[in-house]
Amino acid sequence: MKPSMNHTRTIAALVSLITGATGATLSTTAGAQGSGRPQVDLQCLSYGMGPMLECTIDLKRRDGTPLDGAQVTLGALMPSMPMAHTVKPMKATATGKPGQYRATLELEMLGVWAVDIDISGPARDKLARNVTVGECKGNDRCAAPPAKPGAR
Ligand SMILES: [Cu+2]
Repeated sequence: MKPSMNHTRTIAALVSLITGATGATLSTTAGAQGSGRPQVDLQCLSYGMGPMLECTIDLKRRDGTPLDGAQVTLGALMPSMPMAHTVKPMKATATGKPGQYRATLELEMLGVWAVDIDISGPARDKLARNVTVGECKGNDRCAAPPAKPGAR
């Protein structure tokens, strides 16, 4: 009886930890509207073993013009298992299209991943977006769409 109650309490603490982290992410995004931080559009594709996750980021200033010359670093973790993975952060490189940057992360499993986006240079921001990385057969490249709220 007692051990199982302790277990329940541990899970509740974990859930509130995860919920708290999500809340922080949301407030960062909301703050981005009002404080001159760049607008961030993230599109990711998964492929191959790993799986690999190729993410393309478009940055715009508040007036809608593309933001060039930023340093963008991407990382990834699994919100459902925050300590379980050590994905190497990658510097994104400019693609040549104005305001566009790209980096490829080597993930360790399928599922919902939080992509951490760290922007510095002419604009600064730190945010995370959750994407669902599904199975992608053969040489296909598959969209990793924004994760549905509560998806794991
Ligand atoms: Cu995992």
